Amino acid sequence: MKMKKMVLSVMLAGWVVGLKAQSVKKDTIPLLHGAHHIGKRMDADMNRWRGYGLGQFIHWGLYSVLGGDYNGKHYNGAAEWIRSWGELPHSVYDSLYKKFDPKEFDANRWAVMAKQMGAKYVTITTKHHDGFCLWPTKYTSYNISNTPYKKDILKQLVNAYTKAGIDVYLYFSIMDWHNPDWRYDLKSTADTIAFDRFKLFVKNQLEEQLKMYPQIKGFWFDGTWDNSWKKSGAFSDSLNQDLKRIHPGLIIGSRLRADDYGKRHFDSNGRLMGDYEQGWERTIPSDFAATHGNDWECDMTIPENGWGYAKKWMGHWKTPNELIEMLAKCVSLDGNFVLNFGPKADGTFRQKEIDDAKVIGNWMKINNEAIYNCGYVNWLKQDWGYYTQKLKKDNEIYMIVFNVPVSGALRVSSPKNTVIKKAYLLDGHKELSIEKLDGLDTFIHLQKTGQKQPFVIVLETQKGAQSEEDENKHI
Ligand code: JFZ
Repeated sequence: MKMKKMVLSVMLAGWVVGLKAQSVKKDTIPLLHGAHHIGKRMDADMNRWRGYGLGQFIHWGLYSVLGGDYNGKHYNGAAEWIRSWGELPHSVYDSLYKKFDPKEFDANRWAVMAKQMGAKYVTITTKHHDGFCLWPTKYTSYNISNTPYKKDILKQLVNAYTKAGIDVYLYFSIMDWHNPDWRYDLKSTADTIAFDRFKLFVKNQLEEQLKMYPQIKGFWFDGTWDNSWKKSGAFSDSLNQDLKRIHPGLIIGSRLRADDYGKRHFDSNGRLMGDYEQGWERTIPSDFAATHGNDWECDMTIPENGWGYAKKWMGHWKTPNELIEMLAKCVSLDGNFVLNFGPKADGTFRQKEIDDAKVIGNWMKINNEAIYNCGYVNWLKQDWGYYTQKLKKDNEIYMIVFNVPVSGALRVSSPKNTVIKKAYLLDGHKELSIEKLDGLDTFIHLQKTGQKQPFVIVLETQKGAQSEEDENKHI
């Protein structure tokens, strides 16, 4: 009965679902608002998402005006959270819109920068926790049209990125510090009445965005951790379905819904609620087992933490090579890597972000074959770096090398049915010598290739007679 229902909802949604991704065990807890399908979405839109590899995150809003500073003092939290800082009166923050006038803003320039970096998708903050809207919404006056700038920023970004061939996703914070109907919890009838108005406001705004920016591919929800929202699982379930009905193929991660018991991301039966796991915030799974075979995305800041523009960046600033390594690791574990940028209030980027985007882009120009439409290889992980291969099976395995052993010999342990025919550098196609060792191991000898790290080696493999278990491709 339950299975029938599930199959039906999968068919209704028009998806073919990869059942191999998650183990199919019986649900033990009956849920009205749990996961509605098991395993991965395998439709064209989600396949496209899966192939992105690299994305860009944009955090831009009123917090960018302050850049983490108020009255000569620096806020030590993430700059986009400054409104919650005790020292800054809310009335001051809520008047910042009168100063928001990004004279240097050029959406096409942003899109070109993202394109040169190699980003295949972008997530843009349309409304962060402060409640300020970057589009001229008719549901609150706290929006871009009442700033000195006046023009629709979101429209310009959606158009420019779409024109550049970069898919657009809209970040939307459910938690809204500005709307008087927002509640952290529902403790009285009055709370429930106010929050019902708030829910309608959210639904209206999202439907408005779909109407105004029909090119978008999905939503990136945030600010869904409070009790008020966790108690609204029925609403978030129907909202999710409404949005997908209006815009078939829409992609929504696991940070929107809560189940009947207030469980987020994974329902009470442990099933992912959403099209991909959206909980890898500034962290990367340690190994493939930690991904549970789900689609997932890692969102990363260049400084330690902080997403909106901050005059002073916190802690260690990641180098481009660290970022490229994170990208390679994510793709090698079937995830996407999304790098955050926090533009200044005038519409320009800090130099470090511009430089990093360039270095990553130069690397991607040479090596993107090992990133786009690539994923996990079930070969024993080695210390030199990460394996990837095309999601659609072929005979090539990529080695993304970050640590060259002193010996110059890279160890590869291949499955017993697989023969390594040829190894060459992706950049310039110089062939490398292969030394077969006892057992299943092989050395790829770098000789004096003079490669600067990181670089990619392509292995051409051939499979012999094989059994199902020897298959090295996971799906
Ligand atoms: C949220 C926001 O609060 C933050 O300002 C930024 O927009 C970021 C992308 O998302 O921050 C979070 C949300 C979730 C976790 C951590 C920070 N989490 O699940 O660990």
